[in-house]
This record gives sequence, C-alpha cells and structure tokens, in this order.
Amino acid sequence: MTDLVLLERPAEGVVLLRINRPEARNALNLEVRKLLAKHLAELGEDTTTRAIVLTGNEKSFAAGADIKEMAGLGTIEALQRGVHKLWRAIAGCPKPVIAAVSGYALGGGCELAMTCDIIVAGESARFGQPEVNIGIIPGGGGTQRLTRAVGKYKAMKYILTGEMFSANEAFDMGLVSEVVPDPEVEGRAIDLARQIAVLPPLAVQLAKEAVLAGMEAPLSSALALEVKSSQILFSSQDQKEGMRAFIEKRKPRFTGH
Ligand code: DAK
Repeated sequence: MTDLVLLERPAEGVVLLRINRPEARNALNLEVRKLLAKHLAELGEDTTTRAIVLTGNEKSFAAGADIKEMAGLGTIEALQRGVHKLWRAIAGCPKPVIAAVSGYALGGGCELAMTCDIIVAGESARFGQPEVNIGIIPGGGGTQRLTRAVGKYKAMKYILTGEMFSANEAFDMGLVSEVVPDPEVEGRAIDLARQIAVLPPLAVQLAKEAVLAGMEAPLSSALALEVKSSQILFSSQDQKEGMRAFIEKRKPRFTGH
C-alpha cells in the first residue's frame, strides 16, 4: 500500500483518511481514487469503524482530478479508467463520512466533499467546479450534487463560470454544514465523528440510507422508506437498550445489534 492516502485512528470508532499528495495540491490521480474506494469499502465492512473523517492538508482538500494524468486521454481510455465506478464505491459507503475541508476543494475535490454526509470547512477554504476552464464539465457528480444542494441558479453560476466560492458562501448556500476557524477544521470533524461513533450504528446507518435514498425518490416513497426503516429498528437490541436506559436514567450501552 502506498502512502497517497493515510489512515489514522484518532478516537475509538473513528477513522481519519488523509489524502496525501501535497506536492500536487492533493490532485486525485487514479491511484488516490482507487485507494479511497478501497479504504471506504473496507471500512464500510469493519464493525469497529463507526464514522469516517476524510481530509487533505491545510492548503488543499483536493484540487480536483489530476489534469496532467487526464490531458492526453481519449474517450475510450476515459471510459476504460472507470473512474465513475470508483466514485460509486466512495459514495456507497454505509458509514457516515465527514469531509474536513481546508484550502482548495475544486472540481473532483468539491465533488468528493459533496459525496460526504457532513462537510466541515475552514473559513479560508475555497470551493468550485472549474472544469469548464479546461474544456470539460464536472464528471463526478458536480452538475447534479451541487444543483441539488444549492439550487439551479447558484449551481449554474459556478458551473458555467468556473468561479470559486468561499466557505461562508458555501455555508450560506447550504453546501457546507459548518464553517470553523482554519486550525479547528480537523478537530471539529473528529469531534462530530466521535459523537456519531458512540450512537447505535444500525440507527445511524438506516438514517443515512433514508436521507440519501429519499433524496432520489418522490416524497410518498421516501416517507414509506423512512417508516419501514424506523419500524425495522424496533427489532434491534440497541433500540431496547436506548429506551430502557432513558427510562432508567442511565447511559446506554450500545452493541450494534
Ligand atoms: N491536477 C494536476 N496537478 C495539479 C492540480 C490538478 N488538478 N492542481 C494543482 N496541481 C499541481 C500544479 O500543477 C503544481 O505542480 P508543479 O508545477 O509544482 O509540478 C502544484 O500542484 C502546485 O500547484 P500551483 O502552483 O498551481 O499552486 P497554487 O497554490 O498557486 O494554486 C490551485 C492552487 C488549486 C488554485 C491551482 O493549482 C489550480 O487551479 N489547480 C487546478 C484546479 C482545477 O482546475 N481542478 C479541476 C480539475 S478537473 C470524470 C470525472 C471527474 C472529473 C473528470 C472526469 N469522468 C468520470 C470522466 C473531474 C475533473 C476535474 O476535477
């Protein structure tokens, strides 16, 4: 395993994945994407991992797909690289994934942040979908996820001009969950992950599933999915423990069953 993606365990139940190509502003070459997909697939199966933080360094979360790697590609090579399958693997992680964004989150980097469930951004973070500047369009979900997050007119402005926007603008548009002082980004993301890590994992997983699947469904189907997921949890031990602990005025002990 190369060190292009570092794996750390900063707290019980929490894994931090750090993109580690500082010399290229954390541009996402194929190797980085494969490693992210592999790690997230494995962590999705690992019962000791309850929440994941995805981050870069203070200069760059990720400056997009690796332009130098893509510059000479033809259509067939682009297709054969199967980057879309790696995106699916990342977006398909059943555990909560929190993006801790410092510096640039551009193009595929912005798209990567948008596949996460919560985005914590440092106040000088810069977001954008600048693909149009280099003759392509967002290809990792940007035209859809940005539009669904912020609405057509703001998404169009940024996708059609390639202009960057600040963390505060992103927050005002509803693209990020929290903006914090730059030095606190990683710590805040880890705190949120710790908070989630002690919760009953089945409830956390089904909550994530209901939100994501519901976003793609008509309201009536989404509500039906929510009800069924909620009902399913009544056969978990953690539901019994959580409610009993509340009534007995004590801390619950969740086991994930
Ligand atoms: N790719 C490759 N190298 C990059 C890079 C990138 N995206 N971003 C930066 N670098 C490299 C620079 O080339 C430079 O390398 P050296 O010259 O030192 O060898 C080094 O990182 C430092 O960069 P700068 O000198 O430019 O650093 P600054 O701090 O001055 O500027 C910057 C940082 C992030 C503002 C700037 O580097 C920049 O504008 N970078 C490009 C941002 C960008 O255009 N991103 C979008 C890329 S396109 C697809 C799915 C998805 C995609 C495509 C297809 N399919 C399913 C088919 C996604 C496309 C994209 O993301």
